[in-house]
Amino acid sequence: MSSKPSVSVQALKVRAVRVPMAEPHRTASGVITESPLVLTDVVTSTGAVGHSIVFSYTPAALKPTAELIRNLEPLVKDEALAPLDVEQKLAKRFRLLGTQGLVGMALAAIDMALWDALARVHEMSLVQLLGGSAKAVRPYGAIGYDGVEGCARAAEAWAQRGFQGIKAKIGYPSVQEDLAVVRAMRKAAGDEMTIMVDYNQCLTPVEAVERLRVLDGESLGWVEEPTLAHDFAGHAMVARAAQTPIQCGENWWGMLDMQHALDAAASDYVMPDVMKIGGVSGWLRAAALAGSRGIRVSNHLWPEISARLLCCTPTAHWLEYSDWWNPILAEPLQIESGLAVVDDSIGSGVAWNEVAVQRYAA
Ligand code: SMN
Ligand code: MG
Repeated sequence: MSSKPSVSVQALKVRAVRVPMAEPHRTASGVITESPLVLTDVVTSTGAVGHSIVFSYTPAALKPTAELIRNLEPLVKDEALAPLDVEQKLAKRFRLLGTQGLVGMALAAIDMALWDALARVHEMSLVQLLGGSAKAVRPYGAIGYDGVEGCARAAEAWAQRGFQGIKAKIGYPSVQEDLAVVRAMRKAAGDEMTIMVDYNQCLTPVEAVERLRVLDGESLGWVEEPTLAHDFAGHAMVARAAQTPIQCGENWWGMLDMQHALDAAASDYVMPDVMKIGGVSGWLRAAALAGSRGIRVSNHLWPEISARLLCCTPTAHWLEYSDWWNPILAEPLQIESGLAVVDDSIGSGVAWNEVAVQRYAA
């Protein structure tokens, strides 16, 4: 039995932009100077349009990702505006190729835009649509691989803005330099500040165990990706040896990566990336899995939609704040008194500043 869906998907509109960053963001595994983004609009039969962002990290992947999303239009056209059903249909369709990498990004672009459209059709916020309520979410500020002085300056600036947490990129040639950066940030930001650090996968598991022996005394909130993101056994070894909690998740593609990581005890906390984990649909499963194990959940980038998802995540922890994509957003996430303000505005928080989108068109 089939009947025509009351609200259906009519078209995908896909644009690529390159948004320059005010300052480069340095990590132990490379520098980011701009955000190559694919902006997807899902046009529905009601006229409501849903929006999403995916981040290709490198401009080399920008146009191929945009093209891939465009190529999926025939698979979603005339489908009911039912994100979970569309997700299942597309997952099945890509079983032989796999749903990681650019395919995973394209599927997430569609999933997030469908959820945004669904919220807009019902004139609800994504939080209300998911059955949650808007709350203030505690954000932390990002600090790059900027050396003792640069990191101390940035730490002080975040503290002055009222942020209660900061996270710096480390992985300097020696652990003594890592330690000096942590101590300089502590001195600049004060004892109340929660300080996290991120190695961006640059150590071997044994090096990580050695470095954490030194850093364990610094009351860090977490140590992120000390070793290769998919070396779950290596992370588990580090997590067993360290007192500081280990944080991973930004490189997990889909639920199964997360489940395998947690089954291996690779991470004490989790921070899914809403794109790599599979959009809103993937996040909801990730949040359920983490919730069932009592594991705290933060996010990776995508502050607007992630803040809303954290409102619906039982074990929500910190919001990774970032303003990199603010220029192309009509209403970037606001911070007031050190808290991210999630309100009942309609949708997932993603809508375009058209003038800026034109300006940064790739
Ligand atoms: C990160 C990685 C890549 C781009 C931006 C930020 C980082 C994080 O590892 O944790 O935010
Ligand atoms: Mg990270």
